Amino acid sequence: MSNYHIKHLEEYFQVYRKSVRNPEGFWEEIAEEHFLWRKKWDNVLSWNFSKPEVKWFENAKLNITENCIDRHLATRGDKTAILFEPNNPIEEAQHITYRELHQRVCKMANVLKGNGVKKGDRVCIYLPMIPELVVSLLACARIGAIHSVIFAGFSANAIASRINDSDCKIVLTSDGSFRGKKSIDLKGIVDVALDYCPGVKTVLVAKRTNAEIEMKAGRDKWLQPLLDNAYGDCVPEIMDAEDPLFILYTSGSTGKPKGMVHTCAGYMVYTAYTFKNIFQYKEDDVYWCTADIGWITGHSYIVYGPLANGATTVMFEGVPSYPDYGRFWEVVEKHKVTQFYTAPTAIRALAKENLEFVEKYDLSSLKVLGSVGEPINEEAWHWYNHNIGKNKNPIVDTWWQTETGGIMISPIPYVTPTTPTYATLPFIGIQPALMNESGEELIGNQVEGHLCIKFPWPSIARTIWGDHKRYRETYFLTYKDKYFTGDGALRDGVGYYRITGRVDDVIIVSGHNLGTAPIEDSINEHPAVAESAIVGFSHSVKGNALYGYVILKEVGESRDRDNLRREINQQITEHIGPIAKLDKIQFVSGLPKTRSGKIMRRILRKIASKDINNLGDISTLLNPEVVQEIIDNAL
Ligand code: 7RM
Repeated sequence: MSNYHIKHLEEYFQVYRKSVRNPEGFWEEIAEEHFLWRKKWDNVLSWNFSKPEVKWFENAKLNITENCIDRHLATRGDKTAILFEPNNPIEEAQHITYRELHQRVCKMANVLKGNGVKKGDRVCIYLPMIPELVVSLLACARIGAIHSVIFAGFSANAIASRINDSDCKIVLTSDGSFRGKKSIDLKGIVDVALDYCPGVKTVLVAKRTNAEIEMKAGRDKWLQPLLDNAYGDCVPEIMDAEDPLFILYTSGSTGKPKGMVHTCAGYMVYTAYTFKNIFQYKEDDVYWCTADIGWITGHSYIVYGPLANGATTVMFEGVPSYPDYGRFWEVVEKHKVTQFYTAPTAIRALAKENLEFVEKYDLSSLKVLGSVGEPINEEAWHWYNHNIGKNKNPIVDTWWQTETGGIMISPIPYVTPTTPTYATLPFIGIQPALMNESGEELIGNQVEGHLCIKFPWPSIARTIWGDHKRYRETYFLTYKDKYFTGDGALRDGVGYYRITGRVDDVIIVSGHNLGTAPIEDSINEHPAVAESAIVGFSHSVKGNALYGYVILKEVGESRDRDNLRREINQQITEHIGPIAKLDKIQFVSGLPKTRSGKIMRRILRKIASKDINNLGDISTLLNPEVVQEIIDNAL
């Protein structure tokens, strides 16, 4: 039996039990047999959740790029590592082999060194989804610099605050980016940001759009000539297991974004092991995760997890709607994609469009479908299963967070029987706990509470950059000696987990706790509804009442609005009960969403409460323009 590759349900249970009974022994074996170490650890794990402090593979020495690149050269040198699919399908895809990747990473590493970057320095990366992005992450890791990737859709404000928070001295960016029909002036945005970042001395600029941009003398340099002149080999920096690998910012419900810090060894071991199993990755597969590398999903499951396994990982520059809504499926057919990993928001958007966009393409190469980022509602799950998976590909609904580094609760495809909307079972080594309001753990099945994790796993974030106190307060103070996720979950009769959403999304109406997700699911089942979001607003009798924002499908546009409102409430009454009926229903053309597709309920809550003077920073939204429309038509 190989603990590295789980193939049957019994094996899962057996390995799971082993990983819980003896976590140190279990992870030691995985680490020992599947990775390259310059020096082994003295101690597998030391931890204390009340400090909090977690160390895995103490005093081990390694470089993650040796594991992700060098060790594959002998056997997979000519295999495609990165399969780059450009925004415009007319442009040819690029197959970057492991050997080429090695050379490009080494050159980039030497360019960084040549510009004064040393081990431990923070490097801000603000690049679109082009090969230079992956190459620059790995180049940082090669020389022990800490990368801080900022999603290339964030505003100048957001960039400046992140650069200053982690004190980056250098920025990697490009002349621009292509997104569907649009091209975006990334360099111009960086220029504005840097007016507020006196610490940044160097900006390296990749060419992508060939837009005319301003280069600030003494600060800005074109990347390509530097790469052309750089040496194609670079001795990897030997890193300590617990040296930081990267910082990635994630926004909380309050305050400024948190710079989550991930370290080298544990992160590598956990992302590699989860990738192998949760995507049932096999040697000749072509794996595609549609996330942007600006998010944790891209870090862990486009870059590090796949490359540590010597996989071919597709990197897509474009958007699902360009040149038309068939783009994803065209790419699946063209590259014979075997594993496809995306977000529910993308699935729902595509499900609204004509099925012809799907049916035109041959999707028979697909073996596993993944979902991540938010709870996947039943309707979207079935659409995905039926139309993309042809009812034969397992859907892995993977629950995890920026803070967890890797997937925590998920089916293992072809191993764990799936149930729509359930993330099913904890992954190997993960010990979840559901907690009640009095801080007690709920034992047994058929329970619902706040989701915590009781025991460290290798890829848990070690701190918030520069603010260990906030790290402790946010994650370790709510429940003693447990990591608190901020999510609610239920465990059903067979022990399957269903994530019910952020616990701050619970609304108490007349003393009843109502989760937003089930009400939204109910509304979304109405044939005229495309998507919806519920928030609470204060009510003199009920404490809170419900306000629904509803996007209609085309078919709903022509219908009588008051009739629709009645039908929606009728449906909620049938599904959940009259207590969950909405007091107000506003029809909108869009919902304010974060760049990763999460609804910004904070804004909707304020509009529902007529508190529109202080909406906070909306510049990081995907669609800030819908906010004004919603305000103008508020009820
Ligand atoms: C990977 C990622 C984390 C939050 C998390 C949840 C929600 C993510 C699922 C999910 C239900 C899922 N990192 N979430 N995956 N909820 N089912 N499969 O998204 O840091 O950006 O967000 O996302 O609320 O706490 S993240």
